[in-house]
Amino acid sequence: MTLTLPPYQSKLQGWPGLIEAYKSYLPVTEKTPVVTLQEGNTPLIPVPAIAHQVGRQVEVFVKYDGLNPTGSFKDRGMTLAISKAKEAGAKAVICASTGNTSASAAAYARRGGMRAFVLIPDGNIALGKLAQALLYGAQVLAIKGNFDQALEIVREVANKYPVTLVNSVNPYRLEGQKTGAFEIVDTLGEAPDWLCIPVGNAGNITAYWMGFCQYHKIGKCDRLPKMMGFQAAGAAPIVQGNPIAQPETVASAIRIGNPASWEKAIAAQQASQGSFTAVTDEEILEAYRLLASNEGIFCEPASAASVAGLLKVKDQVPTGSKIVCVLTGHGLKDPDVAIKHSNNQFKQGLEPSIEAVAEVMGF
Ligand code: AN7
Repeated sequence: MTLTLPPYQSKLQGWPGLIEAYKSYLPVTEKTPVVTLQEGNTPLIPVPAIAHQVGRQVEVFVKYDGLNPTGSFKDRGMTLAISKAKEAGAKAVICASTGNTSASAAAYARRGGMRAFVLIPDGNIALGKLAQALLYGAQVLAIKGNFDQALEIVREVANKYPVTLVNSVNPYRLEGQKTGAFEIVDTLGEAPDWLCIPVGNAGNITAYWMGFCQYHKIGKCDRLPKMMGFQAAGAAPIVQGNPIAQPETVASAIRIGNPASWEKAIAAQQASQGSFTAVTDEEILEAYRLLASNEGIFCEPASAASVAGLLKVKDQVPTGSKIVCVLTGHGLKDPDVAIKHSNNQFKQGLEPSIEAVAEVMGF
């Protein structure tokens, strides 16, 4: 069945999704069946309260990738990985996930008419992400182990059986994710001085670096940013220089002890003269609350690691520089952490009367 849209409607569709928008920079052809939810084109939002805390006349922006169709940056890589899997005739895909990859894989696989199998660490994924994977119709398998163990298993399964691996070891994932860097340069008209980014499996920092380098090579920007990667202190293998057998952090998305893209991330950090730094859970939660209550931006805890990290190393920021912090996932992904770690309270059990409400309001 072909669907023809009336002209006014196709105009209203606007942004076509990142594969269509950036196809000349991506490994697609006319024959690639594009599976899209019109992901990408996320806003780059100034955050003046954070800039004020850094001082030094800096400009700080957040790349709010939580506004993608499934609520995280994973959609950038998944639209391409699933389109290429479909092109190759795949009937099923598999991934290990701390939550966001599973939600994204499930949505795009189902949209592309494929089965999705997702392995998650039992008891350690945020509620919103589990809800998504279930409702999108994935087969959700919770293992009594952590993400690193789940990733080992799915790599083997994809080797042995006819199912396509869509973790970021699939090169199409990083190819899609590099478009985040394109969008930042397209919006700013140049590369930022610093890119601050949370690091878990280390795919996204690798992808952003690929994107900046590709744009630099073709003259879309005349400089490259320092890549500033931030890991949670209890899950900071790259900072510590060795794998962590039992990673722990409130930021469950980045509870990863043995990142798949470790070497590539180190290469990006070194080539850009950037750094890797650990931020504590308390620093992450402080930035998480600050973003929401001062800037009106609700991201998930792992995403706040980028802002926590910037505030931690603010003394190294050059005066007048432009800084972008990537907010990788939406705050609604993890309502439990929000309610548990908000400093705010709400009044319960009030009488349903004007007087009772007015009294509590202080009138
Ligand atoms: C919100 O979903 O690994 O360094 O399985 O969900 O590219 O791994 C998620 C990672 C940052 C880290 N912020 O990115 C998964 C998964 C959020 C995330 C990261 C993740 P990478």
